[in-house]
Amino acid sequence: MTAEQREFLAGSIRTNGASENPWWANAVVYQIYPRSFQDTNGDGIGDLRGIISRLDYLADLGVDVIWLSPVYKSPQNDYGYDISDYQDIDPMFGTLYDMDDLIQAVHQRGMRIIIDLVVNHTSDEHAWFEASRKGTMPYADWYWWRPAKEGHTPGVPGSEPNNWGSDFGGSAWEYSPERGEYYLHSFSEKQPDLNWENPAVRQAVYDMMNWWMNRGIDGFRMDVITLISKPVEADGELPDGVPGEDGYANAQIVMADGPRLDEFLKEMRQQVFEGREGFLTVGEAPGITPARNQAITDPANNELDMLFLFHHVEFDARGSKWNPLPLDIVPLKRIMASEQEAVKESGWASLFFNNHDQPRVVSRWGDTTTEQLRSLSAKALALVLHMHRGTPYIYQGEELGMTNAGFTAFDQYRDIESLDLYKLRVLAMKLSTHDQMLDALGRRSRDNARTPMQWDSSTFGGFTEEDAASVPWLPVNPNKRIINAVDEQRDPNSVLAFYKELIHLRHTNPVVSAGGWTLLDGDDERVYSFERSLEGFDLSDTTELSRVVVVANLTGHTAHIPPQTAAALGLDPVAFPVEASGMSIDEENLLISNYPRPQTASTLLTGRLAPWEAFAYQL
Ligand code: TEU
Ligand code: CA
Repeated sequence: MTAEQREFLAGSIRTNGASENPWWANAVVYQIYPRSFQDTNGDGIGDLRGIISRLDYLADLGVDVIWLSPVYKSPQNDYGYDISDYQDIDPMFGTLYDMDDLIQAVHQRGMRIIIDLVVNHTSDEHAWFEASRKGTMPYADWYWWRPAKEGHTPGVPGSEPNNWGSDFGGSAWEYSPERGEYYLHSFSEKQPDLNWENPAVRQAVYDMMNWWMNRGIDGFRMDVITLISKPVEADGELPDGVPGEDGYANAQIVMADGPRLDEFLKEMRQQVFEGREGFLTVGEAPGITPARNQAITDPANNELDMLFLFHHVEFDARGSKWNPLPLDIVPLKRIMASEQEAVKESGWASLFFNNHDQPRVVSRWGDTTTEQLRSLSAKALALVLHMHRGTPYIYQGEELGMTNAGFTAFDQYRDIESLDLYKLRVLAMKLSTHDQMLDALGRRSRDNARTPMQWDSSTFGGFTEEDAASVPWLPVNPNKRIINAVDEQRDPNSVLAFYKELIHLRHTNPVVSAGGWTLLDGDDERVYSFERSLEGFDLSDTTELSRVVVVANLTGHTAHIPPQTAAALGLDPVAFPVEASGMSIDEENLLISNYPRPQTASTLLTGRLAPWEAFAYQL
């Protein structure tokens, strides 16, 4: 396909006729959690100079955009998602000048960099909150302050203004004796929610965003941005929500997708991004349906370019994430299909299984019992994700097939969510036993994603020097002796090599970056398969192959190619083995496979998929 056709294709993604060619429609984004990426000054904590030292690795991987989790000044209560100065770098990570060097070094390699925007809340050590707590104007109502419930004694449990609960457990209201009122916090009490109803708050946020854009960054990942419009009533009332198993109404459910969200997002787009080019905005979107994702990401609505939805990383649990369930691919396929379906005409999808809040997908849904199964299942899951229509996000170490931490004792955990929810569920409310919660933490704690990046097989995995003054802030997984970048760069069959192939396909195959998406055999309990197609795109002179069929056996058992999938492959499901029908398989149309090509070619002939076998075949 010619470059012009590719250009046309990328543009045709926005079938609503939007003029711009969304550069990010065939881009791949790589998330860095700086604390755990690369330490260069021996304090056991990752830093900005460390990221700069690893940019050639990222350029070689082929990613287009880097998303940096927060490095701003912060007391680190929620590891940087509690910001006390939006326009300065926390000394543990470096300085603003290191940030300038990083931005420049990223751009020199033809990549872009977006940074984390955390403006649903600040740290309680931010100057704005310290003034607000004193009632000092104009900051008095920059946050959500409310008196104790009518007829209740302030500061006494049960006197909180309503039944909203924090995402980290307990009430979402903290009493401030200094002010004599309660303030709202969706997350920890050290993360007070900003009052977006106040135009001065919004203007301060936009000014800060423009300051960063003018400093050279290329956009933002917007932390829980769908919580910024609270369901406040005309009289200022914040009504109770439906209580969960802990007696509180979860803040994220109550606040998600509030009445003024679209208004605020349009205003932000106009105030910060109008007139700029080549930027990317992605919103973290708890509580957003596929239909609302389409509305918010439809370019005609001038809000955000894409969102992170949560349904596909919440369905495998009963009630809360602390009651985890094994993977059932049928609901997963249904959720992914509804999200793909909603944006097939306009709007866009992000594609992720991993981030700094989610357990490692190869441990969650793959099989790490042997090296071979870990590699096969990591590749199968990556192929399924990257072959969908949308923009894929790779979380640091995912490209190596890194696994969960494997912690066995409670005192190994560091994350506030894990620590607080253990105390709430085991000690306060007896919702889980110690052993049940330790098992749940081993499967779902956010610390599973935060062990240091495994660069090589040395003592600290190359994350920090062997003679470092301090050991890494979180232990390096001992499996770094076999799972690490150096060894995988030497191995053409490594998970890393497979991710490079997937990224190359995204960049070069318009069916993969632009083609429509159709689920096949949605009810099959072992096989996840779908078709990508350019049919219906106005590419009259295209003679190349215009369909790609993706097939993945997401179990450790053998499985059969199901009927709709066989038909899409041009195979007669009744005629397996196909050689009986004299049909031939064209190996060169096998775009990518996690087994040796001859094996997959024979799979196509017999219709029988090996454990975790996954491939994409172009027709
Ligand atoms: O996460 C928002 C969020 O919903 C998380 O609580 C996530 O869903 C949950 O932890 C999954 O178990 C964002 C950031 O990504 C997270 O790191 C912060 O802790 C949170 O917001 C507050 O800023
Ligand atoms: Ca450091």
